[in-house]
Amino acid sequence: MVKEKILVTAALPYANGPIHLGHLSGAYIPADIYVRYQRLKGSNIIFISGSDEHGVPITITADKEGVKPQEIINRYHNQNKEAFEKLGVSFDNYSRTSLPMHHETGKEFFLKYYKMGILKEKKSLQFYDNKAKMFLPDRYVEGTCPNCGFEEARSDECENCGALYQPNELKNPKSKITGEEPVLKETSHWYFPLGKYQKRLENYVNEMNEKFGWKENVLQYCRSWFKDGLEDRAVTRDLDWGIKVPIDSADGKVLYVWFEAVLGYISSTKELSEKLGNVDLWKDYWLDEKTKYVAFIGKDNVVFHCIIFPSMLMAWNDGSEEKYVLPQNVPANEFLNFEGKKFSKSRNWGISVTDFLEIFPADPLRYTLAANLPETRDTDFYWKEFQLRNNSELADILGNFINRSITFVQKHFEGKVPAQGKMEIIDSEMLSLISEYPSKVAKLFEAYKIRDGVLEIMNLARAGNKYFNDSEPWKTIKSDKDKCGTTLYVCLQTIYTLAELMWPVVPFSSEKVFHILNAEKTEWENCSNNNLETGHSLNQPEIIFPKIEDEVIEKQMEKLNTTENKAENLPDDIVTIDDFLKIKLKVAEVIGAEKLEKSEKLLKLLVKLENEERQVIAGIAKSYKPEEIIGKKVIIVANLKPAKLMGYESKGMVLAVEDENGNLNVLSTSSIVKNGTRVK
Ligand code: B3M
Ligand code: ZN
Repeated sequence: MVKEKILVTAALPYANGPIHLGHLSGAYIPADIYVRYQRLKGSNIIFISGSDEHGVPITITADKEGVKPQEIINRYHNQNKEAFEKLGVSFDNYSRTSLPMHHETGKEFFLKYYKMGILKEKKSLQFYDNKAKMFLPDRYVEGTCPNCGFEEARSDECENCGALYQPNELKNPKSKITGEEPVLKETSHWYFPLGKYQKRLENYVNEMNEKFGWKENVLQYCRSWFKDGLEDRAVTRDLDWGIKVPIDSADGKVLYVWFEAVLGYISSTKELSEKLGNVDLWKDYWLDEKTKYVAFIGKDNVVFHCIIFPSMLMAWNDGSEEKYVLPQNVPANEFLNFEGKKFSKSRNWGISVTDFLEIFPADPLRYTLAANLPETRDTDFYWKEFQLRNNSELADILGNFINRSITFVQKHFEGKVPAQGKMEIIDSEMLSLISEYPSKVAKLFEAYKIRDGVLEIMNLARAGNKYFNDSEPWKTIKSDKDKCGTTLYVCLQTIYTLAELMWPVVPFSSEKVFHILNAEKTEWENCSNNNLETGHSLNQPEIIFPKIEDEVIEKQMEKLNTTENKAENLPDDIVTIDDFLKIKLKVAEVIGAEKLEKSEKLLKLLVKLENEERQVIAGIAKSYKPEEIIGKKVIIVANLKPAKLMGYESKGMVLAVEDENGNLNVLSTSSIVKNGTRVK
């Protein structure tokens, strides 16, 4: 059988902070499981990643700390590389985009497009922070939307009303870096004509989906980009940290970080080739149409991997004899949250991989994340679930089955694999069940349903335990030793199969099991073929999955509370000013009110904010007649999620207090306050 040639890349994490569990669930755990499975299958596969070491956030972190960007990237590159190693993420190469090799590759691509004449130079006005002495990327400018008055609008678009505008139309612009008012300065940049590739990109995505089945979430992201229409994209920036734009007239400009970061996959493969002493090896993967290229990423990176990177490779391929392969699949995951909330470095919510592995071994973490991957929707990491998965699944099911079987064989069969003996139905059923597993799990892994594959493996361990119980070897050892031997023979074959199937998921533990079995891994498809021969000697058992005590978990949970809330011994229900400001309280003038027929309590109000009118259903009918409330300037929660009350849409909530007679008094303000004013 011809072995597949596979190139797997996993997103290059920014070397601007430690990676956390969310990153692992998004890309690295599924990628590593997939790659390890392919290695067992005997595929010709390489697994590529590295640190993304350019971009504005890194320069800002450096400024804050008063150090050079190089110091920041060295710190986090080393830390993250080590975390991946400890976790057993088996990259063939983990490179970094600050290497000369990568700078050359970035420049080579830019120059290629430049010489092909496809880059357009365009002038534009951009915000410049005089204090920070830098042009400000869009997300570092905040101001008031010219359309709706939203006060946290970006320089070119408003996330409140969706309006798009020119930077000079934004009111009260502020630099998020220094808080100063930025000025508009003219600058020029080179643009990649993304729009020209739209049709081809759509065909590409459709074709790949038809042939290889793309994930629904990924297709939806792509389609919404296509629907909005692709536009030219600037591929240069005014910044002094990054890859210098390799043309004379571009002094002080670097390549846009995303433009070059995706090329990091190529340069990392080149670096691997050099390390292996075969400098052309990378071409074997990247420039061979028979290569199956799979890019593992999190959902926020879809556009870059399904649209921008493919268009860049198409453009290169148009102008060259060398043709790059495009991703055949991009199995992007949704997000993992932490105990019900988004991971947040600034709020100290979550845990870095480095910190996690100081306390716990890698495998329970790998398993917990794998069993709960956000493949179709966001999921959560909970400390309690982590403990439960370790104690009740890894230890009580998988570990227990292995341990009781091996201990039994050590005690009653001199530590040697017993004879197969006469097979009864229960025995042959178990063997035939095992034999279904390699292909069953493979099918799921090949379809990037990693979570389902992992859960299936645990099902086999469950079946093993049940078989052990139903066969009652502790009885048959006294009544029919041959029969008992058959049971243990089957148990040991099951353990061998389990050890192999779980190697991609919990590799460290799998290696321990192979050691106990005194055996080596085999090819995936052979792993259920009674690989342990009668008479083969086993090693002594050891506890593979120690249980995690309540105290240890509680300590972690307490830490979470301390770091987030209790830093200064504050009560649990304390909120920060940021939390408070999330709730937008605004002044709204009631311009219409009527009673709802079917309800004694509800009034249907029409209220006016700055430029909009909206309907709010308020539970104040027992205290106010419609005519009593009209004309009042009440306070509403303006950004409350819209809801339906008795079939009527309500967009906001009117604030009121109850007096001692049970009457409601709406909070209101003087008539000279303008509608829509924010209450702060
Ligand atoms: N560094 C963003 C991220 O870590 C970015 C990925 C680059 S992949 C080429 O999510
Ligand atoms: Zn707006």
